[in-house]
Amino acid sequence: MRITEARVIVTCPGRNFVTLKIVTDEGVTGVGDATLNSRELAVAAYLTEHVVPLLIGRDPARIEDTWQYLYRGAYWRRGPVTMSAIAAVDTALWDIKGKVAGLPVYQLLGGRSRSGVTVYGHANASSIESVLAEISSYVDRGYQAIRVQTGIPGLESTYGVSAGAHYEPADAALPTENVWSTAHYLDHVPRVFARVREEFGPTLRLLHDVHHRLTPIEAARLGRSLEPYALTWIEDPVPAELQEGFRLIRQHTTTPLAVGEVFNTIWDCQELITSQLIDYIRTTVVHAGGITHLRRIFDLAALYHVRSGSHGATDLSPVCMAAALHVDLAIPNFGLQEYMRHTPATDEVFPHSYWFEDGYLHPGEEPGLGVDIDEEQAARHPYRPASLPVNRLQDGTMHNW
Ligand code: EZ4
Ligand code: CO
Repeated sequence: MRITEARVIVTCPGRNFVTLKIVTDEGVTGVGDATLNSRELAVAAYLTEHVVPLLIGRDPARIEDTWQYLYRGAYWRRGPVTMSAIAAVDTALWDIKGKVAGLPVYQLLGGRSRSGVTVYGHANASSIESVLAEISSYVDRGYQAIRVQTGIPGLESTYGVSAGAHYEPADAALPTENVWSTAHYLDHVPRVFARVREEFGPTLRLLHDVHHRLTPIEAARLGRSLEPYALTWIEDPVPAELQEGFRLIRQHTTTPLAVGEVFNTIWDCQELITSQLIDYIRTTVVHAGGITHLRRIFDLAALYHVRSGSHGATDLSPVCMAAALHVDLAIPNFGLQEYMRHTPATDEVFPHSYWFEDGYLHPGEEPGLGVDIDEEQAARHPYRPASLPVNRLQDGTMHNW
């Protein structure tokens, strides 16, 4: 079997997605997600100009060799653009291998290690009172784990909370500006979780995303102040370029730490995992080099008591979500899977076999990934420039969004 064609499809059913579709001479096709939020066309160009010509004529069965060829062969290693492009190829090849074998991809990864994939949803609201109602609606739908974000009194806008019903961070062609105050934030968050625990009791799994806003000592204080409310994790407490910073947080708090949605390779996580500085690694298929590389990261994590907690925001397409579910179902050290739910317009462009029931996602039993792109539908939604926001301190200093 040979690869005869690879199409890069950019579509915007409410938000932008980049998809690679690989076609073989025997008619079997595979799809991979290549979406890098707010930098979509960089990956599309990387694929079209520098990767697709290398794929034509290759044997699609050689997944590992193709991964190594694209990684080592680029010379310029790593980085989100390169690794998202490699991920798209890798994911599409796993899809093809599954279809050729007549098996869902999780079977090729060793079969199921659990009956379903526990997911967490996002309860976002402007105030504590309104977030309680949001949490209730998740509990009513069977969710066992919920990420809680609220507006911060004294701040006009906050990460995770939008004016409309559906949170969409890439909300304008050019970046909007948010304003941040660590003092207001650190004062408010423990009040939120005190109230949530009072209302929902001790066992509902609760999570919170700090979104890179703090320094290590500030994060240590947050973690300590949240200990009475037994969170499952705080996420991205500090930017992770300085991995040593996590050691300081760790010394001060037993609140579990999760990180990794912006990581691209096992090298980005190595120190955090092997020094046991984190509890959950949040890399996912599209931004961490595909199923092949993600599995390698999770296997390393398994040696150090670190569990998976893959990123699953709506800027990762249903193709990534399907692929993530196959990995989640198979690995021994699965923790949680983020699941924000796509809009009906997105679901229409990406027909898929995965489904939600009682707090779990199931990838389904279709051969391959069980997801595809409807190219006619996709063509009806042309690309629209969209940027992630930026963040400034109250005195105007640029901060982390
Ligand atoms: O801001 O995916 O945990 N989820 C997140 C996301 C990220 C977006 C950025 O593109 O932090 O909402
Ligand atoms: Co996050």
